[in-house]
Amino acid sequence: MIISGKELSAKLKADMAAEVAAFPAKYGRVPHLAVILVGEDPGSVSYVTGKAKASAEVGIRNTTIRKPAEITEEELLGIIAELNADDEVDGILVQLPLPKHIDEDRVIAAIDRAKDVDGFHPQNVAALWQKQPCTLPCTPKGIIKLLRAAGVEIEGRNAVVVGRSNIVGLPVSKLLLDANATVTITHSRTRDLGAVTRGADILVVAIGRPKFVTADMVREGAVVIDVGVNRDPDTGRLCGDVDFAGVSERASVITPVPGGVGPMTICCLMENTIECFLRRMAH
Ligand code: L34
Repeated sequence: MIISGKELSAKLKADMAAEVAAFPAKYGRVPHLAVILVGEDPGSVSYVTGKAKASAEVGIRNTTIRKPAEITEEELLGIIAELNADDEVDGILVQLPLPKHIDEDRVIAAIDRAKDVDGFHPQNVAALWQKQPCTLPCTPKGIIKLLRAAGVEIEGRNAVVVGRSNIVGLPVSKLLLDANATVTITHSRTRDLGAVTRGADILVVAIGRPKFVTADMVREGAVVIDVGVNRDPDTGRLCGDVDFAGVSERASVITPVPGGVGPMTICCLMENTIECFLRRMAH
């Protein structure tokens, strides 16, 4: 079975659009998401464009601020301070990665925690690991929604996560743990990775290398979630971290690239923006 993140996200976005349509009458306005894009990385440009398009579909106001790669850290922090102070901005997202001369951690920490729709702010990260209410990071949240929608049982299963990034690997591991999976986190230094991944009932791959996971690394009947968005060096087309042709022969459930996790990330961003808006309206 191929789980379509594109289809699931379309359904969830339609539900959100119906919810947001009632907001002007109730709250006097719609949620407002501000996205900051620094530089012109083609991937980032495409993802930020996708976020603006999804905002329009859901009825969320989107302001995308594009700045050249040469912007100084101080200038960027100045923009964030303005957005923090703007009462009509509910969500702030700084698209990553940032150019090397900018301290990403400092920028993320500068965002008002209540407007942190990515769930990357240190206080949100701490809250996640302490099981306190928090904004969940979009990609991990989307992955859990995909697993639930596909009817995959998580409790008691062996989940192996390949990759340990702050954006995906670590938080998705925590969410799987909270859903009572037995979680193993692997990475570039893991010895005999194949032996570990072959033990996975649920395999989540977020390593950022085209077709890194091959059929021999996957147990027959496993559930495979492919988080990678890469260019296939041979064909130039988009491909995941998983060799789809080979692995789909062994997996019971697999996500495609494109059309799998990516659209769910954007869908969860819309959900987080609505959550931040509603929390702000309640105050
Ligand atoms: N701050 N930075 C911040 N927040 C995020 O949540 C992200 N991420 C990751 C990179 N940097 C970030 C994204 O938005 C990855 N990511 C993301 C978002 C959307 C898609 C992929 C990655 C996506 O929509 N992928 C499409 C294909 C898009 C294309 O054609 O280029 C898909 O179907 O997979």
